Amino acid sequence: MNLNINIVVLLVVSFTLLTCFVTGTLAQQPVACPGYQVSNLQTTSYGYTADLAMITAGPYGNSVKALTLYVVFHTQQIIQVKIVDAANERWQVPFVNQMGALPTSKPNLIDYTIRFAQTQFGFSITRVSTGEVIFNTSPPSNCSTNGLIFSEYYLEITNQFPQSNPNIYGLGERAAPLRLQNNFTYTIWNRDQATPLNLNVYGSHPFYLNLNPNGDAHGVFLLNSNAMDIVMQPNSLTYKVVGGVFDFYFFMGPSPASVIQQYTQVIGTPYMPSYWSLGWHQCRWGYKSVNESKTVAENYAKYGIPLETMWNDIDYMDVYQDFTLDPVNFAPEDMTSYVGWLHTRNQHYIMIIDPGIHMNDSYEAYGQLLENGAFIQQPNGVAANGVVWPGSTIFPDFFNPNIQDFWYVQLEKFHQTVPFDGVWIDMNEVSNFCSGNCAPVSQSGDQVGSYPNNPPYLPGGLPLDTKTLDMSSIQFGNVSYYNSHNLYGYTEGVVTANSVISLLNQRPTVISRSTFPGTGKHHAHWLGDNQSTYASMALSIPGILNMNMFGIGLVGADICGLQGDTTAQLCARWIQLGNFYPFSRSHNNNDTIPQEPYVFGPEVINITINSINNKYTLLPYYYTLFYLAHAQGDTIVRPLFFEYPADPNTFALDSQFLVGPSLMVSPVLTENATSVDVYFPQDIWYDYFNGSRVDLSQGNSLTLAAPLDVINVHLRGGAILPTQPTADYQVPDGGIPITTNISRTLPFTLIVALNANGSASGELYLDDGITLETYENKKYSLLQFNAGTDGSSTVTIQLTVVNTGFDMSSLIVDKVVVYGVPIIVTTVNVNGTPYTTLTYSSTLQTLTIESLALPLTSSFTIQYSN
Ligand code: MIG
Repeated sequence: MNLNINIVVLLVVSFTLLTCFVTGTLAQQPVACPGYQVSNLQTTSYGYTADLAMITAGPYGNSVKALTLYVVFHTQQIIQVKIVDAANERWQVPFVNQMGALPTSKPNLIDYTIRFAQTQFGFSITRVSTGEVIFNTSPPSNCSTNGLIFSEYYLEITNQFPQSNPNIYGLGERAAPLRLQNNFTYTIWNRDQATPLNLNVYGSHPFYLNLNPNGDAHGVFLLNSNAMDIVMQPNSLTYKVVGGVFDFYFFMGPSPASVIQQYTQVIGTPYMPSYWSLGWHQCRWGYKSVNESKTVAENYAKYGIPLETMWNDIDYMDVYQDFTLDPVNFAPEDMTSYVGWLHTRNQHYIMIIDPGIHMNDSYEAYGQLLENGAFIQQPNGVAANGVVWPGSTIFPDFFNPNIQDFWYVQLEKFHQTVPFDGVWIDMNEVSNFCSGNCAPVSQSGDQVGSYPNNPPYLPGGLPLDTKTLDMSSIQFGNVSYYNSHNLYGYTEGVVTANSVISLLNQRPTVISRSTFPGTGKHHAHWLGDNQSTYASMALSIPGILNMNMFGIGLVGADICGLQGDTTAQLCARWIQLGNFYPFSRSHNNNDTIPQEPYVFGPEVINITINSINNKYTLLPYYYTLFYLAHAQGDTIVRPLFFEYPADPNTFALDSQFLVGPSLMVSPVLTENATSVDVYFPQDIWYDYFNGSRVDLSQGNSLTLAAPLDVINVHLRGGAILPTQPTADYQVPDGGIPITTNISRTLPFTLIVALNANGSASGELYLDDGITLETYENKKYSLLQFNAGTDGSSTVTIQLTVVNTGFDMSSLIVDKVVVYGVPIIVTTVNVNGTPYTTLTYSSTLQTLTIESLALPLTSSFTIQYSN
C-alpha cells in the first residue's frame, strides 16, 4: 500500500520537473552543440523510457539518429541510466552485472531525482537528501563541451561538475596518486606496460568516486568495455568511448564506504579468499630449477622466517609452454616430490600460466585447443595469433563455453604431476610481443588509420592492437575483440577459478594481472610490473586502495620491487609495508640480484620475521574484514578519507592507509629516513604495538621515529582487535616455522582501544578457511566484542557469540590488553570472580590481563574499575 503511494508521489514530482524545466542546473540552450532532443517520455514500472532524436551530428561519422533512453530505479541509492541505439543492437558487456533483469517495481524510497532537458537533451541526477547535483550532462551555452554524441565508433557525454576541481578517485588501472588530477586525460584500455605514471595498464575500471569537501561521496560506473578516454577538466569530465553503449550506474552514497557497498551490489562483492592466501608468499622469475626453488624454501626455514607459499614463474615450463615441465631442471618426479614436501610442511605451491598456446604441432595442448575449437579467430576463421614467450601462439577464447572443458583438462592433467594449490595468470590483457596477427606469417590486412585497430577517435593515441591482438579478431558469439579485449583477463580468471574449484573443491586462489569490474567476486590481483624504487613502493599504496574501491579485496604489489636491483634497505622497508597489504608476495625479475629476505643478513631477517609476525598476528582482523567485504562490500584497505570524509587533509593523502576502520599504517617511503611524518585525523590514537596514546595537543601532524626496524602503526580509539600473536610461538625441534595453518589455532589476544567515552567494539569471523560458501551456508562463527561503562567507573568487556556454525572448541582468548586506562587497576572480575593475573603500566596507561584461557564458545564478561 505504502509502496504505491510513494510511487505516485514520486512520479508527480518527477513529471513536474520534466515539464517545467528548472533553470540553473538544466538551463535550456539554443540548439547548437552536437546532441539529441528528447520526446515520448514514458513512466514504466521501473523508471522511465524516452526517445532521443539526433539534432546535430557528432564529429566522427555514422551518428545514430534514434536512441532509446532507459532510466531504472534499482534501490534507494542506485539509479541506472542507459542509452542505446533504438534500431540496432550494439555491444553490451556480458557477465558482470549482478543486478539481474529489469525490476518490476520501483523501490519504496529513493534518494535521487532525475531531470531531463528536452530540446538539447541532457539529464541531471540530484541526491535528494543533500540537494547535491551528482551528474549533469546539459552542455553549457557556449558549447565548450558537447551534448550527447552517439555514433558507430564514438560515444561522448560530459558531466558538468557543480563545483570546480572536485576530489575524484578511481578510473583505473594505473599507477597514479590517489586523488586524480583535475586536468588530465585518463585512458582506460588494458595494456601490458610496466606501470608508467598515470598511464593505462593491465585492467580497466571505468568507475570513479567523487568526494564533496563536506564529506558526502557518490560514485559513477560506466558499464562499458570499449577503449575510452576520460577527459578531466576542472569543471567537467568527458567520456570519449569508441563503442558499446552508455550504461551508467550512479551511487548516492553518501559515505565513501557506502558508495563501494552500492557499487559492489552491481559488480559483485569480493570473494572469500582461502585463509592461507593471506600468508607470506615468495616468488621470483629466475628460480632456474626445482632444486633452486627448494633451497629457497629450506633457507626460509633455516633462518626461521615464516613462509606460506612458494611460486614458480615461467622458468618451470618446457620451452615456455603451458602445462608442461622443463624435463631437465623441473623434472616431473622432482616436481611431484617438491610440492608434496611443501604440503607436508603446511606450505603451498602456485605456478604461472600464460594464455598463449604455442603453435607447435608436437605440443599436446595446441592440438587439443585446435580440436576443441575454443580459440580466438580471425574473421576468416583461422586462429588469431601473436608472439609470446614460447614463440607463435594462439589464444583460448574464454567466451566460448567449450573452453572450460579444455582449460580444466589441462590443469587437471598438470595437477596429477604438480599438485598446485593456486594459479597465477599473467599476460592476459592479452599481451603480445608484437601487434596484431604477427606470428611468423602475418595475416593482418588492416590498413593504418582504419577501423578496428585505428578507430576515428583513438583513446590513448596508440593503435588499439598495440602489443595485443588484432581488433578484428572474433570471440564466441561473433563478438569482436574490439569490444571484448578488456574482458580477456577477467574471463580467463573466472574460467580458471571455476577449474580450480572443480579440481580442488576448495576456494580458488587465482591471482590475475588483468582485471575488470567483477574480478574481485572471483579472484585476486597483483599490481604488475613495478620497479625496485622508493617511488614505486609509494605508488603501491594508492594501487591497493584503488583496487579495493574497485571491489578487489585481495591485492598486493611485488614486494622489494620487480624491475631493477633492490637494496637491503628498500627491501626491508617494503617487507614492513607489504605485510600490511591484503596479499603479501615478494617477487623479482629474472635479471636482477636475489631479494629473498635472508640474502640481506641478520638485520633484514629480523625485520622480515617481525613483519610477517605482524601480518599473522592480525590475520583474524584481516579475515573478518574479508567477511565484511564478501557480505556487504566493505574494503579491506581504505584511504583515510573513507573514515574521515570531512577532513580535507585526508583527501589526497596516500602515504598512509587504513586496514579496516581502525588500523592506520604509516610506512617510511623514502631512502635513509629515520623518521616519518604522520597525519592523525582528529580522534584518539594509540601506538598499536605498545598502547601508548598519541599526544595530539601540539597538532595533528607529527614526526615520529622510524629507524629501520620500525613501522609506525596506530590503532584508533573505539576498536577491539582480535589478534593471534605469533611472535612467541616456539617452533618445535626439527619443526617448521609457523604457517597460517598453525597461527589460526593459537590463543587470541584482544586489543581493546578505548575511545573518548571509554567504549570500544569489534568482531571476529571464523571458519575453516578453505571450504566453499561457508558464509552462504552459515558454516562460520561470529563473535561480537564490546567494551564500555554504564556511566559508573566500571568498565565491562564482553564477548557475545552471534553465530556458531564453525567449531571453536579448541580456541581461547588468553589475553586482553586495554589501551587508554588512566587509573591504576589492581583487580578485575572475570565472569564475576576476582582475578589478579594482570599488569598495569602507568607510563603507557595500559592494562594487560593474562592467562585467561576463556573459551571462545561462551560469552564472557571482564570488569575493572577506574
Ligand atoms: O613478459 O613471467 O608481470 O610478474 O615475472 C614478462 C615473467 C612476463 C610479467 C609479469 C611478471 C612475470 C613476468 N611476466
